[in-house]
Amino acid sequence: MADPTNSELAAILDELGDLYELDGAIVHRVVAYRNAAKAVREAPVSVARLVRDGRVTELPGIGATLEEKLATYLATGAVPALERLRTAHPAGVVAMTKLPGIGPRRARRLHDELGIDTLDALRAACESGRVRGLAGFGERAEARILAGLDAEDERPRSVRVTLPAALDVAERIVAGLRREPAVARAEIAGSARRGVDAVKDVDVVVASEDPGAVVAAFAALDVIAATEASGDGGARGLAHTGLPVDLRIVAPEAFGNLLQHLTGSKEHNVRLREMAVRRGLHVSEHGILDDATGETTLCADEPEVYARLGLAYVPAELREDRGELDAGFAAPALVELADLRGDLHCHTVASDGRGTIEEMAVAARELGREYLAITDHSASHGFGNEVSPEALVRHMAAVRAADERVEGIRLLAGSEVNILPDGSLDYDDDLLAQLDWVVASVHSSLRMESEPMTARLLRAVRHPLVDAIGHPTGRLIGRRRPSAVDVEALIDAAAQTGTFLEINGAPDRRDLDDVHARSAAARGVRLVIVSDAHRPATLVNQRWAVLSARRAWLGPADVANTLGWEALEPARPRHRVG
Ligand code: DGT
Ligand code: CA
Ligand code: ZN
Repeated sequence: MADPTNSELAAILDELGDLYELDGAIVHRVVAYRNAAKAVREAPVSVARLVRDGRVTELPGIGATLEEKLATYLATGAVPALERLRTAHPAGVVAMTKLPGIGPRRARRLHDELGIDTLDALRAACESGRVRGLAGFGERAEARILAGLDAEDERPRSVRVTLPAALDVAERIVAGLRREPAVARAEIAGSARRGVDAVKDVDVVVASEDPGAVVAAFAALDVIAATEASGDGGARGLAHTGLPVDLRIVAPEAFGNLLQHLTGSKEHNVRLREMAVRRGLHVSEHGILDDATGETTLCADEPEVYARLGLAYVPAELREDRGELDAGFAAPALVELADLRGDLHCHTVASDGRGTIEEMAVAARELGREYLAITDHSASHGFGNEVSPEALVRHMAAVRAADERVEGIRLLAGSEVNILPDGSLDYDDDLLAQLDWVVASVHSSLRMESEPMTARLLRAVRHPLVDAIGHPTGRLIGRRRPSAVDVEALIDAAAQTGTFLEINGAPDRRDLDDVHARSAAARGVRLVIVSDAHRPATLVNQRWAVLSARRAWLGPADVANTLGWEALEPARPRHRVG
């Protein structure tokens, strides 16, 4: 029997966590299972093998108890505790605990008192008004459950993974293959190379004269769990993280052709082929055929493909058929991570972050940033650890004191202020005026209708003390749709007020996205590229926002934090006249 994948093992731990919660276990135990599931899911190597080697406790959050459960599962294909809990609690009841407003206790009561054991049965019970009869539920709870069920139905159920998870696997594969003597060249292709938000599978292109050796090396990589359908053209594999991997192998003379083809996008390639046909050329992964002479041109390097077609080279991030093949296209100078001089959104232990002001400052300095705004959550965040107005005054002083102590980086006292449903902010103006940087974001009532949601954000944009709007649409890639805000109206307002719009670099946000960011820049709005780091290690997340910016065709001048703070500070909306 093949080893179970990491995602299979993680699913078992997650399920155990859910079931223990429903079973009334202490919180500590439930959290332990969830943390362990995360560690297993994110492990780049085979966790099954770690278990067999007696090394699984090296993973964070896995101790002897969990090791034993995993070992039992490997040996027998089952975990007794899981079997017992599954019998006690139907799967539909577990699903109910994930709806807003229903915790494990309420789910158990819905099951025990009304016999509800599926989401469909729950909907029927709400619609027929049976739930409101339960003590402590009522009409409002019923409406809330129905809204939760609707949202659940709309949730995108994609198996795509966010870019960082895909690139982590892809970069390990390419690095591993490049160590093989049989591999002349290895590059990431496909959507991962284009820097898209989420990836279906990883494509890797290798140049080699010895495909057999490459396939063998690929199968032996420690990130690869299994391979299938292998031949001289390549192989299909599955990473331990559950991500499919397509390996393609080609002779070095045609490496450029195959890399270009597999980088895509499909839309870009279709347009490219149409343009080539008009010149009597036929483009494919195998080369460029001249219809007149019958000769095929092979391209060892990708730029030759574009040159042979009489086209300017197109950076991979731009290959989406959004004008990059139009007559007169010349690749813009795209913004790079190294162009960023500061970061304007991060959290510390004062709100929901895990690093101190100093730890964040030192880490940002090590990344080469000249300034860092500390923007902890404001008063009404609602997740605990909020910063009351009094606490903000002390926090500002702490940031300024840290700024004195830490050499080589400028710390800005900022805040991520909530935009309340009516568009007002949860600090007074005289407090906001003391801050060096104010980013205003929506964190509650994300499902408002388009009109009030847009009015809400426009009011914040027009507030003279708001410097930037944080993660403007509130989307979470693969998990939560953008809010109904009219982004084009938001862009128009920001163009008028000079308010900056964020490209937030949290891997599952990347908000604004590439299309909206391009639209904003085209109308003169300047973007800020921020990490939204909640710990020192995630300050590097500006990288993902840079990729979105590049996909939006942005150059350094479109991004305000390519400026030094001395130049950026006076460009803030509050200094605008008129
Ligand atoms: P995804 O869905 O995240 O895997 O996105 P891609 O772009 O990596 O798509 P994938 O893996 O299906 O294919 C890799 C590339 O191969 C794609 O970007 C362009 C090329 N390709 C795939 N199918 C076609 C096709 O039907 N026509 C053309 N012209 N190119 C294709
Ligand atoms: Ca792909
Ligand atoms: Zn936020």
